[in-house]
Amino acid sequence: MPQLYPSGLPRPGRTLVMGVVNVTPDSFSDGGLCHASDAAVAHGMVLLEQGADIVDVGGESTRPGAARPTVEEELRRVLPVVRELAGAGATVSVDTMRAEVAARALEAGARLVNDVSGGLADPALPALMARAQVPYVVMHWRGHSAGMQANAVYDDVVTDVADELRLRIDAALEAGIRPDRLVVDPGLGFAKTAEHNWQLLGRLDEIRALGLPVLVGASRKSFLGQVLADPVTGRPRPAPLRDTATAAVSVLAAAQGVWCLRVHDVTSTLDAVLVTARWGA
Ligand code: PMM
Repeated sequence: MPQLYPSGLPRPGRTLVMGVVNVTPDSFSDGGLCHASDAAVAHGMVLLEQGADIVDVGGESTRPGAARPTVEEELRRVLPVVRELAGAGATVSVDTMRAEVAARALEAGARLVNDVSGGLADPALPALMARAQVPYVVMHWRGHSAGMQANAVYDDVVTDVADELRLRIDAALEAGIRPDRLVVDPGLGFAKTAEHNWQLLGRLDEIRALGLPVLVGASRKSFLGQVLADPVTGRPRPAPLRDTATAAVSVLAAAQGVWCLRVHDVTSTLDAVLVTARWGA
């Protein structure tokens, strides 16, 4: 299957690398918002120096069980960081489920919208995307973080996720979004057990068969921590020590023709992607 690209973004001829910039109190725990904002911008600049093609700025933690910030709080977190990084020339994505946050982030220079709810959380968001006509990531989602793991029930996770994504794609097209603006994402860890995540990764071709560019976010997620659990204690490997495993997933996903990988450590995944591209050339 030929590689697919959404219009209006870089096309380096290999899988893209999206660096994660989380602007949430739990990611920068030692100070107030100003500090969090400065730290997030500085972190984004490091990811860009490491070669990130896109930086994804998000102000809402989607960890299972997390509470939602207010719109005002999300705007306060995200906007200064989007503005600074876009001003520095970066291709900035905003990770939000809210139309208002997406609209203000686009005004501040963001060039794509990463909606982990796939248009379900805020019906105004697909309508906004139809007006803005910028790339739009539609992720598989079954509800907000607070109760999401209770929804991790599937007949066949891969066919169910593909079917539910198809419904979101149809809704996006019906809202007036052009097909060449859409990206799909199986939503690893969102209402998924570790076993579900592995099945989705092993059958990515069925997600690619939706005919749209695919984004995958496996970086440092707990299903990797489980595979790398301490053989003696059985304790999962802590998140910061999951980057080599993340890079291994990146190789396999890039070899499957995934359009973009959303990761915390850009260096290791960019190396993985460059080797995979050369291997397949
Ligand atoms: N995962 C997280 C946040 N945003 N966006 C997309 N498109 N895909 C993902 O898998 C995804 C996402 C949660 O991960 P984090 O808390 O480590 O950022």
